[in-house]
Amino acid sequence: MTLAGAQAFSNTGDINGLVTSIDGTATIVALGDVPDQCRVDMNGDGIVNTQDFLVYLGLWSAGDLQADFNGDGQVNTQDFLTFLNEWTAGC
Ligand SMILES: [Ca+2]
Ligand SMILES: [Ca+2]
Repeated sequence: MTLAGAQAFSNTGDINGLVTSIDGTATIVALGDVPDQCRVDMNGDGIVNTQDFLVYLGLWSAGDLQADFNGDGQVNTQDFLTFLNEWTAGC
């Protein structure tokens, strides 16, 4: 079986795609998990660096819920520390 292409990613990380068998039949399937996107890569460029820190700082200082890194619905010092720990560790 050959993965002909990934067509969608679900919120749970599954890939929906076409798998082609040797006889040419195709079936839409859900395949395993995709690793979570590195959430400290704030600008999504695949690198964790100062730019991501600045993006987070902007969101955090504005109270944007994207900065709610511990998921408690509030943006406060705990989120900043959580981000800092993850950012320091990289991805
Ligand atoms: Ca980045
Ligand atoms: Ca929070």
